[in-house]
Amino acid sequence: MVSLRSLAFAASAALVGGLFSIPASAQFAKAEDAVKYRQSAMFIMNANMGRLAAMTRGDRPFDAAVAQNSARAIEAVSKLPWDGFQKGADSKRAKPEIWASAADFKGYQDKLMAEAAKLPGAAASLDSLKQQVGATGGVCKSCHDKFRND
Ligand code: ASC
Repeated sequence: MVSLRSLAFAASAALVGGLFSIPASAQFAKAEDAVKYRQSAMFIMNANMGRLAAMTRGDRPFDAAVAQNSARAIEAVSKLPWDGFQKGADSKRAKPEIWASAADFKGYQDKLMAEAAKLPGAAASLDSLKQQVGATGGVCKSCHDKFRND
């Protein structure tokens, strides 16, 4: 028989669990998986920024369609690394300020996503691409200067 007491316990446990639960997307069971996840997203962005930068530097011919593919990849992937910066998922390159100054770090995430979202449109011409690769790369750099060990 189910007692009133155990029902009350189950109800309060569910309530407390609900209050403290974190969205599943923000959790990795293993810290090393969180690190791998964010580093993988950064790696994809770096590879695609490299392709765009090669065009803006003139090391590779400008091709709007190729540029747009990389621009779209960066826009999409710019939304991903942040879930990987969960508490306790330390790495050599991640400074403790990431967690100590969480609001500041979040500001850089928002800036990056905003600039990355302008890349696909900017990929239409070499001039606008140059400008937007500069603006996006500037956000990468300022955040790395503050929150990443070299
Ligand atoms: C990259 C990359 C960065 C930025 C930065 C731009 O591709 O890995 O950190 O661009 O170098 O200044």
